[in-house]
Amino acid sequence: MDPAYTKQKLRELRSLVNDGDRIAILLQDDPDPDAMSSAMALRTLLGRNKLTTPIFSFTPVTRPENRTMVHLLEIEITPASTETLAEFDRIAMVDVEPPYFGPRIPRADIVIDHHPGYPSGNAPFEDVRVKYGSTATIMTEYLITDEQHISERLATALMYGIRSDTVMLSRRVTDDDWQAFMHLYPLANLSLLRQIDRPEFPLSFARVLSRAMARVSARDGLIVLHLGRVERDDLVVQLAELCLQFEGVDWVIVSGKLDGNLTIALRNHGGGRGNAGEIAKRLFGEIGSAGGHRDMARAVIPLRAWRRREGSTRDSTIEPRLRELFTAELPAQETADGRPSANGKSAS
Ligand SMILES: [Mn+2]
Repeated sequence: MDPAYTKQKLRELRSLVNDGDRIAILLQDDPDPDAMSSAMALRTLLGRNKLTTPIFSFTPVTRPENRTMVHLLEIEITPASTETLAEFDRIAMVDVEPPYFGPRIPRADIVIDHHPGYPSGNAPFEDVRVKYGSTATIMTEYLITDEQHISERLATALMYGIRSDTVMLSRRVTDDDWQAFMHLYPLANLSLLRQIDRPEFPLSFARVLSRAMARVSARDGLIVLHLGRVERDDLVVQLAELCLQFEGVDWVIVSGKLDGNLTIALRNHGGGRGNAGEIAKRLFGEIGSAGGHRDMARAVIPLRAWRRREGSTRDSTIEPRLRELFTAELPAQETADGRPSANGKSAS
């Protein structure tokens, strides 16, 4: 934390905004928790409400856990258009920078972000701290420095923002992120956070789950499950995470069909054999979007593209084909990797 610098930036920020100004806060497409919580914080910092300072995005929030956050914290996001934005006195953006939008924005006045790689000089006010794990950390620092009251709702949002950008404070996390997190912790509503973390399952998922669980078998530490049609794509992810908890399992592939796509979630314990993001790209990058981290990755493949390459999209063919593909990609499981039953060939 750098209170002197933050104080100076705060003065700069306030001198740019007049009392009567209407300010638009613009977020990246498909806004994430870091962006949404940072927008709420900027509004508080400027002493504004949702009427004088609405939050905009060009596309809606789609990820299920982010939608849960929007719903539980009652965050309103208005669809943006170039014309609508032009009507505002000031355009602010958090967790994103002007070049991201290109000609979609008429101009930019306030930019607060932590993403590296953008040139500076895009707006009269810029505060870009690339060392920080989240923009929510920068915003929390502003609020603390300004001795602002942080409401339970805002604290909950910011804590979730920091946590999700740093993957539970494990990736790209700095002392600043920790300090902000610790400051917010006693102020936040932890039971609300738990609800965001564990979205409700539709009851119909129980049947999908029971069919899938009956088929679970771990061969060489790998579980592969195809669920058929699913109602939401986070169900695929949640089941992949659950399967990773089985003894002796170090790799999980779960897939499901949704909206004309095959969604595939890849999970492993990290540090072991194979890099999930790279494998996803290698196997599916040519027929869909694929990528992620070493321990978690995903691929979304249009069913048409899958059929063209693999011949069939019948549910009964997808699971064995995925097993084939991943078995060929993964080096054999090592027995001395510290997991208790690494040599257990099958748990079925
Ligand atoms: Mn961010």
